[in-house]
Amino acid sequence: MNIKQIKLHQLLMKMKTPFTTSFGTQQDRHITIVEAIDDTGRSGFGECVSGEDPLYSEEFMDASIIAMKKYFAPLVIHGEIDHPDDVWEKFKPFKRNNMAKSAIEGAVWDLYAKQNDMTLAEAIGGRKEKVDVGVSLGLEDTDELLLEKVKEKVDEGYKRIKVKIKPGRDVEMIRSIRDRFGDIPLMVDANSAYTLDDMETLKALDEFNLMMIEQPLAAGDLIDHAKLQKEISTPVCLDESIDSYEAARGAIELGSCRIINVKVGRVGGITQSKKIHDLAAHHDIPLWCGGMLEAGVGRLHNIAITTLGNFTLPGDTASSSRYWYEDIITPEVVAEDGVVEVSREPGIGSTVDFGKMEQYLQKTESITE
Ligand code: OSB
Ligand code: MG
Repeated sequence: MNIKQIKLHQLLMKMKTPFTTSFGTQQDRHITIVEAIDDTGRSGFGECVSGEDPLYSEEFMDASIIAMKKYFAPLVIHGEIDHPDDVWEKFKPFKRNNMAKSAIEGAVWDLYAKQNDMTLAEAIGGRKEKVDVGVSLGLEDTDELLLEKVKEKVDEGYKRIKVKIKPGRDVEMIRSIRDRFGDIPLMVDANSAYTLDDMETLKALDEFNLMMIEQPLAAGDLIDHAKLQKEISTPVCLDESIDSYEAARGAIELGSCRIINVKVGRVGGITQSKKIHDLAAHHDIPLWCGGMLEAGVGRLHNIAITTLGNFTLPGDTASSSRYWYEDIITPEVVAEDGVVEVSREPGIGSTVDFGKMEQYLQKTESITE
């Protein structure tokens, strides 16, 4: 593929409003946009989704930048790559650091699609022309404030509403949403805030006919998730636990979940996401694509992966305007009535707009031969 240069554009983007989960609050989002450039000057783009601090997983942005500069960018520049599926094998000697790997691999995928005049979705093997999307709502200080947010998103037509929960902000809060909005498609995400000691609370949530409960227990607790799934009727969906193909296999075999949230960055890229997709399809485990508060580049990658057949549930890829006053891509991602149209333009389908990016850019580092 003749990749001659990798640029790491390091941005600081401020979200419209703070986003609170059981593990913390975030408003300033450091984002790294990876640009892979070939010998004709064509560029492909990926986005590193690592958090500011190692709270969601062990990865964090400062470390990911080092990993990309020191290991993964040089491997892509110096190694023979005929197809983006080769990248994972090249990276394999270096353990974990999936979000750093995925950011570089993602830029290679976009470049490959553009070199072959295909959309990224086509390059991946996806067929959908539109994808359904939902929205993720953070914890609010009061139920009343959350109800206002839910109303706004229901009115905007999102296909499902996900709300964050944590101990003390769960059963009664969900009851207030059901009382106000009736039988809307609703799910909860605990980001590992519970243990099996909270069984009573987790069972009490069954009453609300939720689409699923996402990641109730710790990431490593596949066995406890399996115990929990036997005790509750609400489907368990795993997010943090599924950090590799092997973890997906374990979860499916143990019965730890009935649904999987795929995040491309968390599993190490598009090639690994496809592998998990095929495994889950084989076992009738439906998928959806999660989000990591991405800017537009990451969002477009998420949309592309969602075009695969077994992504049957609405993902977290809401409109660019959900988090940003101005995104870094043209055109921006727009969900209308909970549906995003997949661009027909080559690669990720929108232009990375350096004019817009300027306002967020802190520095660009370049890795060459
Ligand atoms: O658990 O899905 C999660 C955001 C950051 C880290 C973890 C999660 C989330 C979200 C928001 O829920 C998803 C999005 O809108 O990007
Ligand atoms: Mg989650």
